[in-house]
Amino acid sequence: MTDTFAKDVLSGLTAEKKYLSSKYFYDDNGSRIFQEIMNMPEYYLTDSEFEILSMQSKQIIDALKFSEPFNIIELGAGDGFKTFKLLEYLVNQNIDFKYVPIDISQEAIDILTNRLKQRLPSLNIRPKVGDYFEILKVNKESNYPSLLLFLGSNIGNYKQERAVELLELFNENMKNGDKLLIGMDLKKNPIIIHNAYYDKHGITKRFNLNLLLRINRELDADFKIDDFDFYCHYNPDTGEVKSYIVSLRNQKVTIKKLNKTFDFGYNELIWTELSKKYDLLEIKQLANMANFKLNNNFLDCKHLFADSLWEK
Ligand code: AVI
Repeated sequence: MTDTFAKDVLSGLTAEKKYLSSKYFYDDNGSRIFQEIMNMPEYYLTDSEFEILSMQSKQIIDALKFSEPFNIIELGAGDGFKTFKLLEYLVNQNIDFKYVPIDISQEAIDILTNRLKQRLPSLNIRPKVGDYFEILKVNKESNYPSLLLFLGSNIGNYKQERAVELLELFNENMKNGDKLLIGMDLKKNPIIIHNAYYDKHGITKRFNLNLLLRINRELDADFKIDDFDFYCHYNPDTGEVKSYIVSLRNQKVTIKKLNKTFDFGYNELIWTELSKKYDLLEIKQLANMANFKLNNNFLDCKHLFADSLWEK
């Protein structure tokens, strides 16, 4: 990981417009800060999706039109509890299914598995640690239909072409008739989005600046965190939140592992993250671009967020 990390940092900081990928936000500390973000009242995404999965479990499961038994495979399950209500509904209805949470973090999977075993002892759970696609390949050989879950608006962190590529890869690893339930954040009053990302508590700022601390630690660099700030901006025309780290003065930073010193100008930006918001037409178009058919959109009562059900 460190090698690709080093390479990506090098290409990002030598580019004409500097950038660092948000996929590197999630070291142990970054993952903890992300939990804090999800607990902020302003970060409506978590509560909205939780509402959909708790209040519309029956509608979602009925819409699958699956025969039993079936598989539920959650991509990037984390240690979160998003799907608990959906799983609880299935267990209470005595529906025959297997739950396969997949995550890259062993620790996250252990926490999730222990919690679920305590709260839903009869749940048939087969956790897997590792790369989505290695594990998904096995799905093609299953005799049973599968529902893939890709929740939390994770797709919004990919640029359009990369998002389509990722979804096509999911598609290739699915059987005809398998379904994907994908969480997508909706376009809405820009002020709501602004408050969720440019939060007044400064948690999202810490989340971004933690990436510089990670570079200091893992690549032996000397970023002075107080000399950098955070800025983000939502563009309602494109539906894109773009987040940046801002250099507060002319400064040099040495990254020893790269044998290189980088110049940062006064007010120079480093682009860190894209968080794309969609309307219902764009959701349908994205589904079609990746060779899916859109079956249903499940929205929360305030229409802030959608869990969209796609069929291969
Ligand atoms: C993980 N991802 C969907 C989050 C998002 O909303 O784009 C990450 C995040 N960035 C700032 N706040 C939350």
